[in-house]
Amino acid sequence: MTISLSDIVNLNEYPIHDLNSKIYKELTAYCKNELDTIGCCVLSNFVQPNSINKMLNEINSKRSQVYWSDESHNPYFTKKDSSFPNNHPINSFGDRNNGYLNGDLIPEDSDLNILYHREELKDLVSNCLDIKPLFHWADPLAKNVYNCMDPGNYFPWHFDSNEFTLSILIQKADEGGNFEYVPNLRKPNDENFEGVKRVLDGDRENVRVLELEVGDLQIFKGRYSMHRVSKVEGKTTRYIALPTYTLDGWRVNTPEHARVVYGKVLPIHYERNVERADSLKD
Ligand SMILES: O=C(O)CCC(=O)C(=O)O
Ligand SMILES: [Fe+2]
Repeated sequence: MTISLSDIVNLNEYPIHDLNSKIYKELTAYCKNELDTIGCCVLSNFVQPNSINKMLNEINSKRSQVYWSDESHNPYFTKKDSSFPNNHPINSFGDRNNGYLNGDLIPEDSDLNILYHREELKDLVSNCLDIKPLFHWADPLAKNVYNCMDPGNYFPWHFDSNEFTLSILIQKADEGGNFEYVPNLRKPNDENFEGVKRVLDGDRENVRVLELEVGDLQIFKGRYSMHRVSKVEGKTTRYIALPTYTLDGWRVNTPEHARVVYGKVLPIHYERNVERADSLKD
């Protein structure tokens, strides 16, 4: 059975196939303004409820293949560095517990993969960010995953290695499991360690909290906006899909990052382990 875009996306509200329509232009202008001012945008009820159910069934049927980790890491997923003081962000480690159903385990014909590979979605993200060209992340593990957080799990402050991430909430926690972020905390060639340290020390001044609902689509700049997921409370596991985009269609995670977060290192992680063009950590 062929799956059409309208089976997955609420095209009535979000006609992402109709790039010349007035509503498309209004939508992308709205998103661009949100991304410029508050570093992210949320499109409510973007994914059809039936498609969300299929994604949830997919996760449940593959739960035994989820890579669960219980690790400690700094915001950059790098190692401790004794050339920096102990209280420097590079030496500030937080405990993370979560699981990923990695990208290489999600079938080609999954609704999530079909959506991710549709040009309409990439065009939407590209138009909302006003960035061209934009690439699917070349990292086979990280490019498009389900993040799984059981009750009690917490995902500490960090920056992503890829520039832009979408998130689609598949199952909401009873409580907690909120996405928190600080818009544009660092930028290319400027780590802003002082600002990062203030947030790690508990300063909430620029922290924004998003309570997403199932089916919502969020676009955020994870390489520049430090973010975390607050502790999941209650009895229900939080599941969220994370399709990703980059400015560079070649680069992948470092071997260290792949091992710590996704549980394995592939040859491509060694082959493409080069300095970042933006000089930012990881
Ligand atoms: O689960 C989320 O909302 C975000 C997870 C995240 O930041 C990540 O996987 O890098
Ligand atoms: Fe992240």
